[in-house]
This record gives sequence, structure tokens and C-alpha cells, in this order.
Amino acid sequence: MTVSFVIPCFQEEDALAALRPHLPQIPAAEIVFVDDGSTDGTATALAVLASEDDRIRIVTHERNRGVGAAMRTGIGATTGDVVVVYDADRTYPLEDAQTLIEALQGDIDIATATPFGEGGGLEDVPAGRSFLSKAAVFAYRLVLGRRARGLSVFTCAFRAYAGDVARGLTWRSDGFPAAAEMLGRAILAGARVTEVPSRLRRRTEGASKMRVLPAALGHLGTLGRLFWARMFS
Ligand SMILES: Nc1nc2c(ncn2[C@@H]2O[C@H](COP(=O)(O)OP(=O)(O)OP(=O)(O)O)[C@@H](O)[C@H]2O)c(=O)[nH]1
Ligand SMILES: [Mg+2]
Repeated sequence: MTVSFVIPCFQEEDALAALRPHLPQIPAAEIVFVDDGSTDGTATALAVLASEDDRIRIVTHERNRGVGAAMRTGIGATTGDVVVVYDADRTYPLEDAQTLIEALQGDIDIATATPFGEGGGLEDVPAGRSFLSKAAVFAYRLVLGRRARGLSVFTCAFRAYAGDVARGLTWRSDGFPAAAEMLGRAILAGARVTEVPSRLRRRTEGASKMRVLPAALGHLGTLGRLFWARMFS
């Protein structure tokens, strides 16, 4: 079984420098970094990483297109039996990737990390962020119905997917709501999902690009599209 990692990056020169010593711990045969039109030192930082680790491939967007578009490009470039999406800022422990990969057993298609529930946690995460995540759980479960029963998170992008499932997914959102849209579309298509507890901490390098209000508005559009898909297709 081969594993591909996808790591979207936008203005992440500091986070990538901090990721450097951890590269050998990435449990993958292929690591696809997507430089999403960064204008800081991200390209140089990625070139340094690639010179040290021949598993690394770099895909570049000419202009910034958003994390949803970066995941689309990155996943499309993978070849692994399993695809893991991971944030460049390492706000979830890298060690938990192996647990996600191992959770893809039997008929499970997607294993998603969750900070909610037993064994998970949020460390110093801004209140607006956790509120948005919890509100999103309520809304996505309402829209997706019984098939989403029991899920505690939709907005967390840190997941392991069966490779064919990831590469077969289509989603419209180019921004932050993409993580929830991907899960929602997969569930509507019959994918089986499991959750793995993990601890989300506040980022320590670089700046967050996440803006709660635009993300919340984006989720409303995504929820509408998923509701439409559930009802009419
Ligand atoms: N925000 C943002 N992130 C992008 C974009 N393209 C790629 N990314 C990457 O997507 C991942 C998630 O972005 P973050 O800014 O960490 O968003 P977050 O994890 O929700 O919030 P913080 O951890 O608080 O910063 C990071 O690896 C980013 O570098 C983009 O256009 N905007
Ligand atoms: Mg982050």
C-alpha cells in the first residue's frame, strides 16, 4: 500500500522551515506540496525541502486560488493507494497521520481527524474558530441527514482517503469550506467515514489566513449546494 501526502501552502515560509526537521517522519512514499501562489519565501523554502527529500513533488499555482483549489490540484497529482491531506503549519500532530492511515480498514473510505470528543482537544484555539466548527457540524448534519449521523467535525482538512475516492471527488469550493464540501459529497456518494481523535493547537509559525466571516458565508453556499445534491441527484 502506497501513501501520498498533500500539503497545501500559502505564504508558509516560516511554517515550512519549522516542518523541515520533521520531514523524515512523514509516513508517505510521495509528498505533494502545492504552492498556492505564495509571494513570500515559500517557493525557496520548498526548493530546500525538495533538495533534501526525493519523495517531494512541488506543484505551483501562478496566482493564489484558495485552499480548496490547492487540495484539488494536490490530490489530482497523487498516485498513492491512500491520500493524506495535511496542513503546512502542523497544527495537528504529524504522528496522528499513521493512525488515520490505519483507520482506513475494511470498508472505510475516509478517516478524518477530529478535535471533538474523547481523546481529542483544542489547545489555545481562538473561540471564533471552534464556534464556527461546531456550528458547521450542526448545519452539515442537518443538510446531509441520517448518513452524517454521529460525525463530530466537517471543517477539519486533516484526513486519510482511499486514493481512488479522493481522486474521484469533485467539489466547487475553492476556499475553506472545501473540506466540509468534500466530506459531504463523499457521504452523499455512499462513502463510509470514520473519525480519529486528534489535538488541534494554535499555529506557532506564520500567520493564519483563515477569516471566520468569509468562511461562514462560504459554508452557507456550500450547504445550499449539498442540500440540492441530496434532494435532486
Ligand atoms: N488560508 C489559506 N490557506 C491556504 C491557501 N492555499 C493553501 N493554503 C494552506 O492551507 C492550510 C490551511 O490554512 P491555515 O491558514 O493554516 O488555516 P487554518 O488551519 O484553518 O487556520 P490557522 O491554523 O489558525 O492558521 C495551510 O497549510 C495553508 O498554507 C489559501 O489560499 N488560503
Ligand atoms: Mg492551520
